[in-house]
Amino acid sequence: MLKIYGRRDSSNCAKAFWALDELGVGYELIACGGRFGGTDAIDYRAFNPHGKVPTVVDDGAVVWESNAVLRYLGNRYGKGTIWPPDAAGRASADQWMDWGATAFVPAMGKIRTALKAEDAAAAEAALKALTAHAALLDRHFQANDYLAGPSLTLADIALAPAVHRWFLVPLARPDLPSLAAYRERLAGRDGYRRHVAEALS
Ligand SMILES: N[C@@H](CCC(=O)N[C@@H](CS)C(=O)NCC(=O)O)C(=O)O
Repeated sequence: MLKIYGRRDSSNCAKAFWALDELGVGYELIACGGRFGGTDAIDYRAFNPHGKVPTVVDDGAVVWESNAVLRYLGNRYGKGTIWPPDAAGRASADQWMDWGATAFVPAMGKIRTALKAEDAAAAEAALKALTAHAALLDRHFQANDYLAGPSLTLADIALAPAVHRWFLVPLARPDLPSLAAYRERLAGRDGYRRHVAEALS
């Protein structure tokens, strides 16, 4: 059975849990990271040199980096479902996954760090950058139901924790109705509710 090393309150693990549920793939969760520790253990570092979660071990394959995990799951279990079967469709999902990993998610990380440090000036600056990204998403959802077309793909799963957290930022934010409507669409799925909305703060 597929094994996943991680924890329920990790945004990067949440993506993998949701994808696994969406694909109907059963798994064994090995509690790891955060309060569970284990990521510094020599055995863990041997298969995940950067010592983060999640890591997936499946039939001889070892995969870390959450977006690589999503792509692995899509290629192995999901082509034609939440992972488009054609190169152009996959590229369309891929581009949002890369944009998320390099723009939207880091901007969310900056604001969370500033809020934790109670650094109001840094939080305001981070909010400005984050809002530009959120507004870009809002414009996209004025014309599209999902990131890579008319139905859910791994791209939506990859960005979902940051989308969820946008609505939790405790600062005055612009109204982005199309992004809010998209979040409602995601909330119609069990995996989003269980692994993202209910598990992540
Ligand atoms: N870019 C990596 C980031 C992984 C990462 O930072 N994971 C966090 C949890 S969200 C982690 O391992 N934190 C340390 C820990 O849980 O012990 C990915 O997407 O998988």
